[in-house]
Amino acid sequence: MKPAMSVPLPTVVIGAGGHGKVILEVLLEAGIEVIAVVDSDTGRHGTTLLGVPVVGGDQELQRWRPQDILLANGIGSTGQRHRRHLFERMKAAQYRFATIIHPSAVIGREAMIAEGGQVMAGAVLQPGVLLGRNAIVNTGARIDHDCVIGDHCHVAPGAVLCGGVRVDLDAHVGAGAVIIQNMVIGEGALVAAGAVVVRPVSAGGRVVGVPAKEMGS
Ligand code: JB3
Repeated sequence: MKPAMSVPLPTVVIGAGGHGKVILEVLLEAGIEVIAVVDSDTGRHGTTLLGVPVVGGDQELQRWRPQDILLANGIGSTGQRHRRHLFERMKAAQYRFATIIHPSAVIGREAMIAEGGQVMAGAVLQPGVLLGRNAIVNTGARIDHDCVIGDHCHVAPGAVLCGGVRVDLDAHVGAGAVIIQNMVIGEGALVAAGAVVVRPVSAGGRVVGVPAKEMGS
């Protein structure tokens, strides 16, 4: 049984770039009313994204009362810190974020997805997975039973996390990376694309390769 997407209020997507487009695709596929996109690049103002108007920058959000809309964080990896700051700035302004799940995603029983969590097409979250606030499980990633993914993390397309893996706050797991069971990926760590993690990664660690080793070591 899939945890419900958030209460379907009219939604505004923040960011009209690559991640914004994918987020919009999920919302439209799930039948959610998307009333606008906002982007800080003035060159995009007055254009459309998948048919939805890009109405201006973040200041355009003042058109709606925070309680009348939901926001969708369309800022991807262009700056993971920026994605987090935007989430926290908007929360402080009393906005709420949509929890977004593509209809094709597989979500196991007792999996929990916190506010602003995003699960893309073809992803799998097995039973007991906990996905943090504003965290991304990108296209086709596989998160096995009882994994815990912290707030503001990004698990990139096609990554595989075996059972009981913990990924701490702000960490990034690259595309196609593999993490064996019960490993811990420390806060703010980076696991490079294609790496195979067979030992815990410390907070702030940056690992690459098969088996994964600290970059530059
Ligand atoms: O690899 C995949 C599957 N996706 C990548 C994603 C995770 O990260 C994607 O290919 C890109 O590499 C990246 O997507 P993202 O973050 O959408 O990057 P980009 O395509 O550069 O678009 C960012 C958009 O956000 C630009 O149009 C910026 O003008 C806009 N932007 C940046 N800061 C902002 C802000 N828009 C608003 N409204 N507010 C901001 O603070």
